[in-house]
Amino acid sequence: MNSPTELRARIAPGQRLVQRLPVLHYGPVPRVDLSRWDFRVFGLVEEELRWSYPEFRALSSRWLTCDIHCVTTWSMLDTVWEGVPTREAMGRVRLKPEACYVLVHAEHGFTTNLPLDVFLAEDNLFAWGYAGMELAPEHGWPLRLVVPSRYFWKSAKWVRGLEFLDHDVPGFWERAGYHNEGDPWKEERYG
Ligand SMILES: Nc1nc2c(c(=O)[nH]1)N[C@H]1C(S)=C(S)[C@@H](COP(=O)(O)O)O[C@H]1N2
Ligand SMILES: [Mo]
Repeated sequence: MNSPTELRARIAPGQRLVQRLPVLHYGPVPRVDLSRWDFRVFGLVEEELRWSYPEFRALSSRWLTCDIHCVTTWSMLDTVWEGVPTREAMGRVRLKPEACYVLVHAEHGFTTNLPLDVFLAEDNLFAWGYAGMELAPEHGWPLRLVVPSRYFWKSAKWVRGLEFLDHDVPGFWERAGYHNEGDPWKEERYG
């Protein structure tokens, strides 16, 4: 899809294009010690899991090309990520039947919430690579979530765990006034 009309159709309403990925987040870029890093899966699971960084990197990975839309009105087309599909990671997790929401936990207490079906959509990745290189710290290294179907604030940088719940708990930006769902095609910007 490369004709001007086709490209324009990929820009969500109220958005404008940027050519480089901006850096946007609340608070400082965390300093991460990989030897102490872990990724925890807890809440409504049959058995809690804990992956070390090498264990997480050993999961099957893939490339993903996607368009991203930030609520502050920039969009970037054809961003290229490398990482573990959320579905692939979840292949190792036994959820309790009541689990229908996930609260994503990141460094410094950052959180964001997603319904389970949105979290498990095919295009979502836990990414460690961007544009063919190791992800830069300011973009979420050593691991970030990429959820292209939602405004980019749901793509938590510096992720450290997943908490499965039977009810929805708003995350950091959602509590700060952003929309709970955040679908850029419906312009769900603010709650
Ligand atoms: N941990 C954490 N992740 C975060 C945020 C944040 O404040 N903290 N901000 C979000 C927002 S609002 C955006 S637009 C994207 C920006 O990602 P980038 O800096 O890689 O472009 O990160 C998202 N992930
Ligand atoms: Mo954002």
